[in-house]
Amino acid sequence: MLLEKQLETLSQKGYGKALKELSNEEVYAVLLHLVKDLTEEKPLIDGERKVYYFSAEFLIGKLMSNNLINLGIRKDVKDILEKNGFSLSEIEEIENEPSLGNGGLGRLAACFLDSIATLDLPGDGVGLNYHLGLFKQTFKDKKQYEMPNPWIDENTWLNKTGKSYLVEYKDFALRSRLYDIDVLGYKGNKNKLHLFDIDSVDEAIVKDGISFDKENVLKNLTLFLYPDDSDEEGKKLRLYQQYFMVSSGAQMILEDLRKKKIDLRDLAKHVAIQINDTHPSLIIPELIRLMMKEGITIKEAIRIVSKTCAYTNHTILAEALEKWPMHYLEEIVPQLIPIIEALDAVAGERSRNEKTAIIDKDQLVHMASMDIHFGYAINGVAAIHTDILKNTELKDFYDLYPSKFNNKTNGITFRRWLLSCNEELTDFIDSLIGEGYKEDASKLDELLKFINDDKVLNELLSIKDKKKADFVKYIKDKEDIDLNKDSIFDIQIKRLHEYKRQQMNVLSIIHQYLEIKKGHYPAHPITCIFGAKAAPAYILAKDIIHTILCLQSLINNDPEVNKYLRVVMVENYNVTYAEKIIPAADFSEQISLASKEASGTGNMKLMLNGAITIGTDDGANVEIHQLVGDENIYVFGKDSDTVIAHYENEDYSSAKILEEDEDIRELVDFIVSDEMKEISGKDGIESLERLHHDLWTKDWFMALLDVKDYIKTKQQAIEDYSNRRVWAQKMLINIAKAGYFSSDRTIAQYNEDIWKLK
Ligand code: Z57
Repeated sequence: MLLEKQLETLSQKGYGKALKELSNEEVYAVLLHLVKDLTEEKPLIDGERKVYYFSAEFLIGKLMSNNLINLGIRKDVKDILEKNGFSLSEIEEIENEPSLGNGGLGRLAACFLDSIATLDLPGDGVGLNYHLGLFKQTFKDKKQYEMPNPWIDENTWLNKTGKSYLVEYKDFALRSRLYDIDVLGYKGNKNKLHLFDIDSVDEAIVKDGISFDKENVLKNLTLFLYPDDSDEEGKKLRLYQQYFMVSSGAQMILEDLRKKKIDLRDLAKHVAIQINDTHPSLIIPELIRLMMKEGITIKEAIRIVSKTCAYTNHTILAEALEKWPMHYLEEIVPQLIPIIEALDAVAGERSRNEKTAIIDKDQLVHMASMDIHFGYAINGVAAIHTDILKNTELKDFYDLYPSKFNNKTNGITFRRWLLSCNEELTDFIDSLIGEGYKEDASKLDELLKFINDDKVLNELLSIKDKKKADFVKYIKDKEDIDLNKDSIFDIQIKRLHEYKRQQMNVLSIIHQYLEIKKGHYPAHPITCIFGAKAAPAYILAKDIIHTILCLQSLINNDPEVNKYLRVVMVENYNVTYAEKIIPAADFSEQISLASKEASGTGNMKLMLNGAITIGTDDGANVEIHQLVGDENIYVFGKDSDTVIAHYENEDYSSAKILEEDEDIRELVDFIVSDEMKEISGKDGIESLERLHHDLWTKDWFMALLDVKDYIKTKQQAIEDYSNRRVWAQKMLINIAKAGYFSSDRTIAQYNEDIWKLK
């Protein structure tokens, strides 16, 4: 009743009309005001000690649905809107999705903020307010093109703060402006996400897709997330961004201490800083610099900062471990150089091992090395990943600081990845075990008692069918693609990267296609769905996209084949798309080369929604495997030790495999077959040939090592799918065991072992 009155009042105030007279867009604006007003009343979470989660990315997704859930009013609002002739889900569509992240790392940061607030811990995010996000992906002639993805309009969650800091570079200074987004805990109070920006950003300098003058820092600093860094200028811009973020953030933190009359020397008692990958690592020398300006000696400042900062590693891929050339730092932030040199000297005193140096012999500054020497904790993001860090990748550091190393297996917020995106499944679970699991996800395992309950199993299957039908409609409306709702939905959604091996999935699709052409039909029709953006400068990733889009056209237009097999790559895969696809998934493709995927988090979201994993023993798949047991996951491929040995011995040869195995050769060579070349069109052929050539001569991520086992395993999964009762049992077990992957658990562990907030 009260809510209804509030909505009517806001509607009158904003538009001078009754709620039911409004357009969908107007209703959205009214809801935004309602949520902001209700959030305003919530107190900030407070405490002696607070964590700041520094991250270059926060892939927050649309916020309306989640905020309504966390305020506990989503159902009521939905009913009121329905009474007035509106559909809440249609209205939620109106919100722009901010693309402030690439993938897993940015989405993890967003899930963590939700859980930090839900656990009532004082903790804020610190990042940048990119006006045009990453990029919006479009397909033309079966190729990816990039466009700006503007997301800020008059109906924004961003709040102006009036806070502002001076950030100094070698040749000029910039004034940062702080914008905040409120982060609500589930049925709780609030924290903040702080996003820094500058006034002088100029969107008009962007032309031809996402090109812009990379040297005009005043106009471009916060235009895009990680602009193409394949050339020098792009890299430097990234350094400008990183320093802008950490210097503004550090000043904000110190200002807050000063306001509370806390001595800067007590920083570590009141503040924990989590460094998300190496992108915010310059926070370490910057904090030291700022403390020295306040009269603290460098020795003392190093000691204090070393007790404040902790570092999370998210990858073992060498190219993602940042190393800044000294001369870039000289050109952009020379004030940090004496400090970094001092840190390097201290590191040198602690160990003479060259591999743990901060400044290497090529004058490259290793960000991760600085983090490990001068952070008090370092963690990996899944058990196997942390083990690889300790035993291989960061072994020399582990020998030096064994007690700093710890594992924090990633997690996901169930508010978004179950309650918000799959209301049907949520309501069904509520009816079976009550709502206790919403605050203690481990209680999901109470579902196991229904393992032989046919009514429950059938209902699970029919909810899946419903979500598949919803998705079929969504993609028809959005992209005019026709899917068969009765086929298996086989899903691979994640950034496009060779180590994730979308190309191996491509080979299995080619196999399937050739089999059908021979009259060997699969046990059940199957639809292979991809969602993936490729980095603009990552040529081979774009070649893989092109190959998928060619296969899509070849297969979907062949009436002999499309009864059994279809392929779809959705355009501009993002959080919103994930929320539609995941509830509809039957198979979850987690097929990275063992040892390469630090954790993965899509694997957890898909499991929670009743999809069965087809995966390698990599990242968090290992833990999924342990939790659900051999019968409820399809594991294949060489293990991480074998893979690591191949790299060490340099004895992997795809050409050898191809020469010896004509089955595999047939699949790889099909990429450059006449059918494919015809579909590809004249200026696509090059792309097919490049991928083909790469698989023959390099195959750096060993797709051919596992492809046969993969095809066989997937075949088994397709056969098993036909036994609907047994399949529903697998679904139930996966859902029941997903509780471990709640980010509430992850954050409780960060707090227990690293942050120690209360
Ligand atoms: C990114 O999304 C991840 C790691 C990185 O170093 C960068 Br840069 C971006 C991902 C990992 O690839 C995933 O395996 C992991 O689940 C995710 O970070 C969150 O930890």
